[in-house]
Amino acid sequence: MADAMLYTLEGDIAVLGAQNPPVNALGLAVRQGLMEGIARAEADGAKALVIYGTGRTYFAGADIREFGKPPMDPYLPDVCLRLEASPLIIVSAMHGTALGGGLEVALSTHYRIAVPSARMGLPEVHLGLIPGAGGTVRLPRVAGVMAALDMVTSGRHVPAAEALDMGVIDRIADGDPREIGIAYARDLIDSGAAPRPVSELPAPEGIDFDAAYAAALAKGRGQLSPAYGVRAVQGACELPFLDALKRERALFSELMETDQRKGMIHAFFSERAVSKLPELEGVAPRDVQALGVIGGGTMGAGIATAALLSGLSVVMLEMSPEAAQAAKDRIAGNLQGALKRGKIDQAGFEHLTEKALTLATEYDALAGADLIIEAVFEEMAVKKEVFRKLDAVAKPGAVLASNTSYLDIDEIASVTSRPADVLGLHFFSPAHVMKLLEVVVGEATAPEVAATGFALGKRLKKIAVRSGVCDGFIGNRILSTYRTAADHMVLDGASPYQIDKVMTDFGFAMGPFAVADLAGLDIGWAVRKRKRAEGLPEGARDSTYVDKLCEDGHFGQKTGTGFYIYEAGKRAGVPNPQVDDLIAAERAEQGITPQDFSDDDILRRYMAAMVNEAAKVVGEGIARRPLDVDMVLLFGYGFPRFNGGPLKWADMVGLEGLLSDIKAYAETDPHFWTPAPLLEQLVAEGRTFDDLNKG
Ligand code: 3H9
Repeated sequence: MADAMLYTLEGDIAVLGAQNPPVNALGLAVRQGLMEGIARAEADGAKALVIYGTGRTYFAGADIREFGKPPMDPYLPDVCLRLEASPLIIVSAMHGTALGGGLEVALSTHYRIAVPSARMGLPEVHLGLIPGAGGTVRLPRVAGVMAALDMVTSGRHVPAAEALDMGVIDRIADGDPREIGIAYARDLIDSGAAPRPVSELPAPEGIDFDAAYAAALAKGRGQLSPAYGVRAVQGACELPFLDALKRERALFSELMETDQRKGMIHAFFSERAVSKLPELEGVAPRDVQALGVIGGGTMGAGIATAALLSGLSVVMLEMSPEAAQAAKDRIAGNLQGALKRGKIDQAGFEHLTEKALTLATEYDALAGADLIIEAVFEEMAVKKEVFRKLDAVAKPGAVLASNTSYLDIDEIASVTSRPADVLGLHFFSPAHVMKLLEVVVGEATAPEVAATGFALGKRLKKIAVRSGVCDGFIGNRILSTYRTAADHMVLDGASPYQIDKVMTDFGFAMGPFAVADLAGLDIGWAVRKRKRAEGLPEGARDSTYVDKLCEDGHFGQKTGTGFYIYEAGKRAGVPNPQVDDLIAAERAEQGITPQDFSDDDILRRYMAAMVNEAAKVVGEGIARRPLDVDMVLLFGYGFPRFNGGPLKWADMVGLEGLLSDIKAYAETDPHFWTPAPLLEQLVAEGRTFDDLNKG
């Protein structure tokens, strides 16, 4: 018997406990253990077999690390058929998360019981796959087509009570999974129950699957797996059971070969690897219970909201009692949202706004804070003044953080007597919603202070990514480069609307010009003014047509007009005709003859700019690993998850082609298109970005 499944016999009930930590994934040893366990229980003359998981969960799915390698016998679909066909009464006793292959195993057993806190689902869709061991065929038979479609296409985790209503499980009982499983098996034996294979249930009535397929494809913005899930459920309705299994398997195998599957599995593991930094291994973070936030605008209020929701107390410092009250109103508004969604109840709302949050107008109020984040006006002189004051009042050991999105943390730290305690914590707006947090580690930042940044990120349920110090850190620096590439294309003949369409077709939620409207055109305007004042580098291109919109008070969504015109109450805008005129005038002024850009030209240039800058960011050590860049773009900039992140995407399309594009573009604009040394090196060595993620 493989060690991954523990076999015991309790009278006439055989028991198989999975012991494959951390999540009892159904790797080879577990599958072998299941096969051997069934045979042994049958040979031992048991009447029933109970399957459960030791540790924190029932099976959380197939072992994802085996994907992409040759499958090894026994295959999970065969294990499921073997379970289903056994003459024993087989019971699954579930706790934790029964996911993917885990739920498929459960659906192949004859009866299912779960503890109240258990959750179950078919999340393969998030890995660019569909269930491949009968989930799309068995689930519609027990729960109906609509419920199955919902679970297969959304991948959501369904709580035990809902699963009971849907018919996915038969019983809920509190207690140890092994014990409740045995008790249920005993009841079944005593009541004369028989094995109950799902395959013997009638296939459900179908629906309009073509419409469901189209809807899934549109909702997924080109992601294939939800739409394939629809086809698999269709097979369950229209084909005999075994043929439907074959159809599911064919669709599963097709998806297994796609870049989308590779991209999404890269995202799955990178999301977990990103906050594990070798240099912070074993470094204990400082304890943080009380947070200070300076500045209660949208950003500061968002940070305070996230902190309050994670159980921290917050002192909010503002310049005047009126401004402090306005900050509190913003926080209360954010918390109202949490109240509406059922994340907190009314008592929790009262507690957070009245007890956990304190308003202040004097720096002394921050003396007790363990970590203080400033979110004040984005100007070096202002930040320095804040840090000087903080240095005077913060207790020894307090972590001092700046939420700056591009300013030099080292320079900010230099005005304090304790630069080792200073770091950047770059949140993304709205900070209580957006998942990304850049932890900006300065020259002098102490390791435990960096570790404290990561611990705070985890507590706030953020994806925390380490960044070194540079203008814009990882994300905004790369954004500024691909935005510039888009601006150049507009000057040279492309339309902003065509560019937006190409990028949404690629899978971004919004194109760069719609994003600029959302963020506020005044932000880019301020940056351009700053850069012009500092002096543009020799050979850099510039354009002023957007400045003209700003001069007329058009800042995008917030003023109703920008690249698009927004009708009140509608989120999406229609193209603003004035923009085309302004662009035409600028081209004429700069003596540019517009050229045609195909959609493919646009995509290649846009992505080449993104990848090239990302490679510089990694090559310079601003990002430690390519996966760090991938996670920043995924969680902060709407990069489509099914493309894995810009550097995973680059690996998949081929680095050589990208480099040769960049070199070709450099012939007409050598200033902008300087190939990243790291990209050149990888191409020369025949390696990929992903190679740098390992080790
Ligand atoms: C499938 O089943 C296909 C079948 O239909 C057909 C087959 C033929 N495999 O997330 P955590 C690791 S597809 C391997 O931090 P949590 C994870 O990388 C699968 N490893 O914990 C991490 O490792 P490390 C369908 C896995 O408590 C550690 O376990 N199932 C797997 O926050 C802890 O994970 C899914 O998609 C796996 N399946 O969340 C479920 N799962 O410590 C995917 C986890 O080295 N898993 N690991 O970083 C999850 O959603 C969450 O891990 C779970 C626990 C909710 C279970």
